[in-house]
Amino acid sequence: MHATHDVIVIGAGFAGLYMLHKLRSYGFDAHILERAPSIGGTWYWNKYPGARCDTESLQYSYQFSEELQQEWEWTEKYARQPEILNYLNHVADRFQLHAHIKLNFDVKNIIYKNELWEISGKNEEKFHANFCIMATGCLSQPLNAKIAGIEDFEGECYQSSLWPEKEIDFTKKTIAVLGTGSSGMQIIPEVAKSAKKLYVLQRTPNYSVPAHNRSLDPDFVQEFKKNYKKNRADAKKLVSGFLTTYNKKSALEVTKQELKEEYDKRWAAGGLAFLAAFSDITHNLDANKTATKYIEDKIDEIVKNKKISEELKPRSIVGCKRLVIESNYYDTFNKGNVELINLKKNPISWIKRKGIDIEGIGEIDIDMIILATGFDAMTGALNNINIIGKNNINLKDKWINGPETYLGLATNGFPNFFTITGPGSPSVLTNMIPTIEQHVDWIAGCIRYIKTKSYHSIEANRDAEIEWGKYNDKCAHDTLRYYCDSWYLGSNVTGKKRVFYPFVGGLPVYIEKCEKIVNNSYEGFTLE
Ligand code: NA7
Repeated sequence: MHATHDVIVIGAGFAGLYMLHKLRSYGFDAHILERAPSIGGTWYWNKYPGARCDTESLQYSYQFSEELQQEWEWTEKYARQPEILNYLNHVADRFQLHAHIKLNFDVKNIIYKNELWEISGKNEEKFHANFCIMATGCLSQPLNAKIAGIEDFEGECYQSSLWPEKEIDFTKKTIAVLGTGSSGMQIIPEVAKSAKKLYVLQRTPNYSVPAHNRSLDPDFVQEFKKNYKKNRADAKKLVSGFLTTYNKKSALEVTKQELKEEYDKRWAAGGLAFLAAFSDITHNLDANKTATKYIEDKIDEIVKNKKISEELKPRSIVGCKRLVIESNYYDTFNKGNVELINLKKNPISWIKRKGIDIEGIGEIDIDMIILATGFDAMTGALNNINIIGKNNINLKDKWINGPETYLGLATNGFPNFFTITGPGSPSVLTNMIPTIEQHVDWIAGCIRYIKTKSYHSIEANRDAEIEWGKYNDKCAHDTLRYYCDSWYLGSNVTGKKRVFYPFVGGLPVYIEKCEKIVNNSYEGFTLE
């Protein structure tokens, strides 16, 4: 049997790597178990063509080390997947993390036994630890799209979130892409460059604004880095944790001219800051309609074929699903080799050996299918592991009616067990990296407190998690995000409980609550 470790961390993405570093810097015996053959988490698996972050690289990076953030040179406004993976490898090298990471270890069971966590995979090997920390990511459990006949397809078939290492050649091929979320909208322009024919199989169109990606201007970088500390501190005071300008005006109180000028400015700048154009876009339907109209008019301007541009308009609530940041997506539909199929009007009947049978269209021959069909978000990776807490409670069973957590950090019945950016934390609604760092610092501080005060366990109280859940639910009802189908609500997964999974009350409120808990000797937790 292995020795008992202080901490086992599951997952070697952004969260796991910093957690490992932080715990080791406090002198704890900590190790990571990672199922992939490489570190990187999401940025290892999602290596599909066009994969790029939708958060600006100077902000989508660690701030725990001033030297690190000064020395690393991002090349583009939005970093591509290989660059982010290089960055994470640089971090692991720089802080000597590799020796404490076990790759290719697919955790299957995490069981609380004799006041220790026992962690095992497919074979006999077991790890024991006082603390177990889940750094398994929010968008890491690929959704297995159940499409009739797909197992009979004899051509090439790839999933964006499990993209193979080898180079995939699109030339001279007829290709179908399923899914028009962020992943699909990044893949489609890339595939269209060389495919003989590309069918975009769209079930629901999404709102998108331009990325206007570009090489970073060295003067801008120098200036940003000079003020890195202040920039980071300022970002933390904003609901999303992104440093950007929030307009305090309502979209409903400005003149038509002012409305247009603000949206023009945001469109020209590109990026998620479009949603900060007015104070009420995410909360007031009439305000939101001014933004949807603006984007839908832009689709009309870009896409030459009127019928196609109509099909590309979501006619929904912008920001309700994750706003997509696109590079040449709409323009791709002006290419002669690209055809849009609206699956709401013409659903897939069956995938055949060599093609796809579509209602109202018939069978189309296909060489390659690309599935960009999304994730079982927030809880998928956790529920995929058999996690058994005190009194034989299975986490999956406990969460059958939606996750119950205290701050997305811990859950009653599971002592010494933490989730980084778990359900009920701001996570995906904020800039993930600072949010991860805030969680890691909090968890590491908590473990250090437990050890120095000679406690042996900490567990979230049932009443504290119920209260937090109610508060999150109330905050969610106050936003427009609650009122359309999205993975935030779990509605992309058949049978998944419809609740709002991330905490929507904003980063400053959340940080304040976390700090208050510490200052009040971990109120809401039982320490033994
Ligand atoms: P998303 O945003 O969940 O998008 C998945 C897309 O796949 C979406 O358009 C779905 O349509 C579509 N989908 C899912 N299942 C099917 C089937 N069976 N048939 C046809 N179309 C289907 O995932 P992404 O990977 O693009 O992005 C996830 C996040 O990563 C993103 O929000 C960023 O935060 C980064 P639907 O809308 O369900 O009708």
